[in-house]
Amino acid sequence: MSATPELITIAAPIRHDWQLAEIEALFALPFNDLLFKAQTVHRVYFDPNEIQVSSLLSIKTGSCSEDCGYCPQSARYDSDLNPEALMPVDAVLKAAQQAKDQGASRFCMGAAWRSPKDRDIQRVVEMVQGVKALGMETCVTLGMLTDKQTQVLKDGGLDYYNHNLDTSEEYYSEIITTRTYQDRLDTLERVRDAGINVCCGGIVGMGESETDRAKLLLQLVNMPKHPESVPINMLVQVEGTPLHGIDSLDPLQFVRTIAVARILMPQSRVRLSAGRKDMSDEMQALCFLAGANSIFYGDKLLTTDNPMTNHDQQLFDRLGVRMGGSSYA
Ligand code: SAM
Ligand code: DTB
Ligand code: SF4
Repeated sequence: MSATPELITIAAPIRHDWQLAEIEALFALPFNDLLFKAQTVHRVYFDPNEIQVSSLLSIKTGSCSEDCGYCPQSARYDSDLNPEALMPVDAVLKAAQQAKDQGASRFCMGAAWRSPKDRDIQRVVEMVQGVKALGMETCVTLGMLTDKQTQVLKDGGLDYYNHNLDTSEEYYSEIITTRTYQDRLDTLERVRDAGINVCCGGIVGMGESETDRAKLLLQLVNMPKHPESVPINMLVQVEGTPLHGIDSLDPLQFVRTIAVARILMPQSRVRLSAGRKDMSDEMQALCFLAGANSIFYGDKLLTTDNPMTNHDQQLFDRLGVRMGGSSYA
């Protein structure tokens, strides 16, 4: 978009010194004022009618040692999932080609690990290189990384690493006990320092308060550099997991979270992530108005269902939205 430097500074400042009270004040705005502000910021850096689409593949499924209370892939919960070992490279590339044929510009590969083993990283690098050769951007999410593993991924050409903070530091221990918030921040710092683009966001609808949502966004925005990609997931409630059956969040509170993320991180891709299957088309349209400009696209997320691609195509047609914008701002 062709905004003058003055307009950019006034309408969409890039700040890393936000205070919690300022973010809570954004959450407290009348809904229409909040959405207007978010859409105004959105238009400074982005074409409002263009949405980036990423497809997901679970390259290693289930049997995970961690106890994340939302996750069907934890070995601790009885979630009726078939565990699968790390996939062969050719099967991954076949899925990536299909995702590309359907219009995805980025291919995100997720593994149910606390952290990868060095020998796993070699195979993941082969996947990354193969997917890049198809002309797609690459993203992986493998859990905690060592310095060496991070560098191997960078040298292998990885574009993005996804590692979510999930919630506020205060609420975190209600959800996960097998690794700390600081462990997550350490991995994120390694990824940033290695020069890999950061994809980091969280999950809402886990019983957290609005202050927890504000604190999650505070953590993200006050990082030395904003994550290039910010996935906002609505909890997908899976039977057998501890969070199954929790009261669902008011959908308008979810839209508010998207809008505040957009205002805080004007240049980032804010992704309307898990949970779309349970959202109406109208709610998704509100999320796009609030500044979401990326989605996970394809009939499956990692292990749960996502809207069918033809449904998403119809929604994009109805909204006059185009798929595109593979690169960061
Ligand atoms: N095992 C690695 C890790 O946890 O870092 C990578 C895969 S993990 C499944 C990736 C992310 O998916 C989690 O951090 C969480 O934010 C999201 N996620 C998992 N289960 C979810 C659910 N039921 N609803 C919404 N998001 C979920
Ligand atoms: C992210 O923030 N959401 C994606 C991706 N990053 C890896 C995962 C969503 C998983 C939803 C539950 C499942 O399908 O297993
Ligand atoms: Fe394992 Fe990741 Fe699921 Fe946690 S979110 S249980 S680390 S797969």
